[in-house]
Amino acid sequence: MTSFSSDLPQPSGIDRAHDLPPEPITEFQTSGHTVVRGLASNEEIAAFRPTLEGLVAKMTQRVPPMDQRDTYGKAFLQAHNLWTRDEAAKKFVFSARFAKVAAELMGVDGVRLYHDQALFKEPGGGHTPWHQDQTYWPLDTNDTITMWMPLVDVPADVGTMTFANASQTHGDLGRFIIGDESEARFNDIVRELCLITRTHGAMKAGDATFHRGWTLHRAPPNPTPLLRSVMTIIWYADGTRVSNDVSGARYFDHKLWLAETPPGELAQGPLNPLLWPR
Ligand SMILES: O=C(O)CCC(=O)C(=O)O
Repeated sequence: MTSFSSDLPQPSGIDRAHDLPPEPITEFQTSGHTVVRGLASNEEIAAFRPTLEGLVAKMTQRVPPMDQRDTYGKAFLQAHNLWTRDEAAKKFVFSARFAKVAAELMGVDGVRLYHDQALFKEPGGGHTPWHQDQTYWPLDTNDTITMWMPLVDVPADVGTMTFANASQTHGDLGRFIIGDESEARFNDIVRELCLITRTHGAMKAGDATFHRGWTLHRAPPNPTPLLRSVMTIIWYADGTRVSNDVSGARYFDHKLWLAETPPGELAQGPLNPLLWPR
């Protein structure tokens, strides 16, 4: 595994390394998800949160009122690639600390950015139905990973994600896009496969869960007045190629995040910088 060289100036701030103990690596490798507590400090979150929340407020101004949205729309306000709009957001998303943890959990030498995504569950927001992220991702690898980091403390009554343990080992479980059908079908699949479900419970701002692209997951509704502001960052192993399947749910991702790189070619478009090692 690549590490910071002591001959070079040591990274500081949000790039400073986090020492990952073996337990989360083992949990991630077997269960397809894990939690890393205190990955960002209170001071770091306090420094980045106003920028990130301000950007999301601007980028989601036109979202219709809750009662006019479908199940997916009620789950969260969503804003993508904040890093392209603001230097501070870029510093957060390009953090070598976060990318190195992602690489270490997957056991790969390098990771590229797929995209960032803010997922803010509003007060009264609905549940996030069961789904597999990789349904949307035209990437020819299983080495994909999402970091889900709250910018606020998330108590148990707001809730964090629930994962189906080891569901990633089954790969593609049915290509259902997020919605009522994915919730119903994956509920059945969780029962049929006797998958054990697990949540990491309440989280502090700066804690982070990590999950693989094929790990089944969901999140509960938010019955509280708290805005559950969460930043996610998605990476994939350096050297990954674009999948031959760029149809259906993957069509827009191929256009938006992979610069329509032809299937079979290396996924390293202008929006996919190498973030670890860099
Ligand atoms: O934030 C949520 O409610 C769901 C997040 C999610 O599905 C993801 O990060 O892949």
